[in-house]
Amino acid sequence: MSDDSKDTKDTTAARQGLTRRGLFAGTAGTALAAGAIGTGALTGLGGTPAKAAGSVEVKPGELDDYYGFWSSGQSGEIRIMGVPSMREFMRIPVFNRCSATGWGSTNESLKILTEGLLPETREFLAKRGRVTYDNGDLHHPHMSFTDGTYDGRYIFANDKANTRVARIRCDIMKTDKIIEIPNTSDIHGLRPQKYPRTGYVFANGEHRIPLPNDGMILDDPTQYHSIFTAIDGDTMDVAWQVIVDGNLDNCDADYEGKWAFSTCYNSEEGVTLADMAANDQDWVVVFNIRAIEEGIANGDYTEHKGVKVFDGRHGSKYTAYIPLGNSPHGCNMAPDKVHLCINGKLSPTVTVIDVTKLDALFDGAEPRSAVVAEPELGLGPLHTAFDGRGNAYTTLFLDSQIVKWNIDKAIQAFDGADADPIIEKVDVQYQPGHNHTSMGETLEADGQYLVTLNKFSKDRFLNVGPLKPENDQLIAIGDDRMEVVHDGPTFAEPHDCIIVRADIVNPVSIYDRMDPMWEEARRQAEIDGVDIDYAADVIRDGNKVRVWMHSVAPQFSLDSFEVNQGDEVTVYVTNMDDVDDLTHGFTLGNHGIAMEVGPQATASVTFTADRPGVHWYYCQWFCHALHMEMRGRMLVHPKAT
Ligand code: RUQ
Ligand code: CUA
Repeated sequence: MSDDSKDTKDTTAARQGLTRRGLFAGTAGTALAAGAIGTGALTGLGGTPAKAAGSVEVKPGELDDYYGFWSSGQSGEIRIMGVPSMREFMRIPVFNRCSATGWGSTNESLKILTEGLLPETREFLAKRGRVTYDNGDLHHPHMSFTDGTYDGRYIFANDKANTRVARIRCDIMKTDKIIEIPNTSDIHGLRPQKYPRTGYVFANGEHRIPLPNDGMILDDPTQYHSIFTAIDGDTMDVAWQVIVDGNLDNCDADYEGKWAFSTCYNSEEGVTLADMAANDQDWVVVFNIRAIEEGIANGDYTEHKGVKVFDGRHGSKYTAYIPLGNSPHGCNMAPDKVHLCINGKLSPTVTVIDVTKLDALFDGAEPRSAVVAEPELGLGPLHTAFDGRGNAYTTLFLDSQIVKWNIDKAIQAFDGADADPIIEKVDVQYQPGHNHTSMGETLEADGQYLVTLNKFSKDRFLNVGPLKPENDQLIAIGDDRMEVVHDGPTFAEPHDCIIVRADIVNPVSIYDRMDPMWEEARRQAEIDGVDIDYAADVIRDGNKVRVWMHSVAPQFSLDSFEVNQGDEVTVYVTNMDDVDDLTHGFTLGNHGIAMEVGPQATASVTFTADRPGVHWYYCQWFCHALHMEMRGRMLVHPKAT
């Protein structure tokens, strides 16, 4: 760490003297020297002309080059951003509730939020009068892959708070599956298989629990386990699980479909902080996918809650353990298909593993023989991103910096050569966790932009009280120098993001009337003998009442309906407008009910009519000059006494 403070100073000085990029490629020291030449350098002495910050500006009316998919941590949703503008376009409710769209109150969303829960969770929630969890902690959104690059089908994401994994359909940008993962606790790291396709979605159960977790074991942590889960991304069923030693943290997969990797901390297997950080070494676990698939064929597993569970603890033929510094965190596979970067967190190093050397580990080679570099980069390395040109960008949480370094040079230095892998450090504001480069976790890494997700904004924005936003910064990396070009405040708390070339993502603007999302409404309409597209019907079925309406701006097909106090009422609304951007809504006053109804979509909500009187319903998505008039009345007749 001896050089670290010097690097910091050099970079700061360089940035004061030379506020623009493109002076000289090279180290911060070179830039400092160039600074002494004076501002003449800015116009291109010995380098490309300064790139004005404005060139990354997206002017009003212009479209971004990339979609960004941002997680939101404890907010439980996903946000769609534009890069480089850093404009927030849309929010996709996932594990949270959404007042605007009705996610969590419509029947269609409740089906998704409830159908994947374990039986004991349903039971537990039912006792509290609930059907699903109301919160989530969404850390890691990642797109599905085909042949090593994004394919625009799905985004997968974890819920650390309630041990779930969700899938988002990229054609309509809505969540379509949520499953709870059995036998484990608190899904943290999540990555899709990159090759040949997704395929598996790998998910790390972070916290160790007894298996089975039946309340019989508290004081014997040797009987606690952390479990690695492979989910089938097509069916969203759990494919298999592996018990490991230590606490699983982050994970990634290779570009050949052979391996998955997870960082592990707490090799001590402690349950208190002091216990957990006692050893000097933790490890990365390598999962041998082919061996595990053979193990399934050979029946070499035990079943827990219907899942095939492998014992992958030390000595297993399904895993290899590569020891490295205490408490590694980020796990990032480079687009060169060879190098896996493990971020040290408590160690100032990134450990580089050559995945072509992994087969040998399963033939008895010494585990550290796969390590080909371990550059010392600065304090608190958490995550690494890549530019496709052989360089890596690592967040330094404690130093509040991004360090750019060269993988080959790090390997040469590890071999004893006199090589300095560090190219440049840039200050960020402040305490970066994840970072991500444009297409950086794919074979099409293009090295244009780096986003750093900083945990603290402190003084960067107007003070909004004790709870401050985080600060996501955009760094242009396209022309060999790093320049911070944008600050973006965000609400709790984007942990991670991906940056996807715009041509890969092709959502529709109008729903297909046959979309599976409202399959059950279609089935019910058939039973009720209702034309779901042009309905204006009230169907009574005992004390159940189904109200079928459609909407064409600015009208609902029913301007009133009548029910009796105590009826269980389901309102179905179909939006028959097929115009871009023409979303209707249905809000029922004083009932806590609101839902979005997209163009050509059907949405429904069920409630008990228990408040006698007139209640207005209205459209809450602006749709027409007469949007305010788009409304009707529900009359609830009082129960005869
Ligand atoms: S983790 S700050 Cu939840 Cu992705 Cu590393
Ligand atoms: Cu329909 Cu507003």
